[in-house]
Parts: sequence; structure tokens; C-alpha cells
Amino acid sequence: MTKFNIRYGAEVADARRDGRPIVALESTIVSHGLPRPDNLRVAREIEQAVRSTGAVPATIGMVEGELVVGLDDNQLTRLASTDGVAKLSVRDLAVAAATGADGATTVAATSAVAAAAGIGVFATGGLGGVHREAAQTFDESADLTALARTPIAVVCAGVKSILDVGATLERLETLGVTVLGYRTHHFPGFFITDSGFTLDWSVETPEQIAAVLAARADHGVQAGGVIVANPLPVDEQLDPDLHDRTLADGLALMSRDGVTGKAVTPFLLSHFHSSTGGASLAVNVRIILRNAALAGQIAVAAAARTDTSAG
Ligand code: PSU
Ligand code: MN
Repeated sequence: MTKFNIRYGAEVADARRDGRPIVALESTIVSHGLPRPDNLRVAREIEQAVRSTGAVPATIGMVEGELVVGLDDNQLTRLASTDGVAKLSVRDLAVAAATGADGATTVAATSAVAAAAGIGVFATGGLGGVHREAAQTFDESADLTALARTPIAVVCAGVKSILDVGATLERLETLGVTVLGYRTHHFPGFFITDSGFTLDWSVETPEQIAAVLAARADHGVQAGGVIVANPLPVDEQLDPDLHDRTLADGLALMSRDGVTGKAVTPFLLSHFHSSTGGASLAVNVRIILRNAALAGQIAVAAAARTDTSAG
């Protein structure tokens, strides 16, 4: 597996030594996905949601060129509050390290670093995926190819409806990434409960997900990622009409302003947050907190299996 020069936060270092359950968390949602100043409060709440399950949170990011697994509160504050924090996918990590940059890790980069640190479970909001118009722009998130080669379970609320959801699911199939619905056969659409696409597999409990992860190792099929798609309850989703209107406006603005590349996801998220009067932000926060709690439960269940099999 890829090696990284990692500095561990104190709590994470202790947890690794003691074999306690750990959940990786990304920093791009904090630096680029959520507006200030809510982002810092939410980042702390996400860690708290993991702790409440008995697992240890490990938020991953880069501070002055140093890759940190388990950012402390000062480092988290810095990545949440300062300008010029880079958005780092896997290909950016070495450049940012060599130039001493501050950076927030995406799902792709967080997965790679977490797996290298021996962390098997990761919670985020939504995955990147295939963008609409990808047939012309080739804009497909590196999250997909990173998950094809990274052994990690990622708890998310599917992919945002700002993407081409059907194409994203097709790519995940081609890339050999396992997709599990959590108590559903309907792939969630992030802000909305159901993207309209169905899933082959539904799992019912954190223990069952831990059993899937163990079976991957038993069968030698653990090279790639597992997506645990955890939908919002219908009564907590963003109003679908508001969602559709906001999305149509956002896509129009994006093409008017010529937004492309890695700016697309932050642009559309910020459009949602500013034009729904806070409704999409509240939904986004609920999604992340629920995913963090489920990831904690999965990590705890996985650790319990290891304890039992060890004796
Ligand atoms: N989904 C969200 N909020 C986010 C992201 C995804 O709800 O901020 C971030 C994640 O870090 C993800 C990245 O890895 O956006 C995908 O960006 P891109 O499409 O440029 O690969
Ligand atoms: Mn992209």
C-alpha cells in the first residue's frame, strides 16, 4: 500500500497502539464544503458524533506540509478559518508536502492516507463522482478511482444530485467498488433520500457491515473500497422542489461563470447554501453527523470481531 509520512495526533496515536476503533474524517468538507463560521463548529460536532459511539475520530489534513492524522483543535481551526487552504486530492499530496502548504484532503486523499494508517472506516457527507456533461468535460472525481484501489469503508449519503448519479454508479461497478445500502435498496442522492437509482445490496446493522469487511479479507477481495450509502430519513431531506430549482439555477450560473475542474463541487455547494436560506446547510450537517455516528458503530463492531477472533 502507499506509504505516507504521517504525523499522528496524540489521541489517535494512543488508539492505534491500543487497537481501539478509529474513524477517519476528511477536511475538504470543512475547508471547502461548508461556509464559515459554521464549518468549525460542525467539524467539532462530527468528531463528537464519532466519540459518542466509543470510537476515536481522526480528522485528516495537511498543516505546513505535514500530513496529520488526527488534527488537534488548533490545526482544525486553522484549516477551517484561514484563506488559501488547498484542496488536496491524492496527486496533490506530495506537492503540498514539498512546498509546506496547508491543505484539506478530499475523499480520495483521505481514503488513501487513512488506509495507509491502518484505519478501515471513514465518514464523509457525499462522494465525488461523474459530473453532468462529463462526456464533454471528462470531469469525473478522483474519488472513484482512488476507491478502486483503496481498502476502506466509506460511509456517505451517496453522491450529490449535482452529479450524474447513474453514470457514477456505472463507474463504481466497472471499478469494482462495492456499494451497500444501509437499510435501503435505494441509492441516496445526498440532500435527497432517494436518487431514483436502486442498489443490489442492503445491509441492516453495523455488525453486518463489519461481517462484510471481515469476509472481504477472508476471500482476498479487499483491494478496493466499500461504500456504505446511508440515506437521510424522508422527513429530514431537503424539500425536493426546492432542491430541483436550486440545482437548475446553480448549473446555469456555473456555465455562465465558466466554473470548471476542482472548483465545481465547492461552487455548487456554496450556491445551495446561500440560496436555500440555510436549509441545505442544515441538511448537509445532519447527513455528516449521521454518517459519523454510523461509521463509529461500524468501527466498534469491526474491533469487537478482531478482539473475539484474537482470543
Ligand atoms: N461532498 C460534499 N461536500 C464536499 C465534498 C463532497 O457534500 O465538500 C468534497 C469531498 O471532499 C469530495 C470532493 O472528495 O468534494 C470531490 O471533489 P471533486 O468533485 O473535485 O473531486
Ligand atoms: Mn472534478
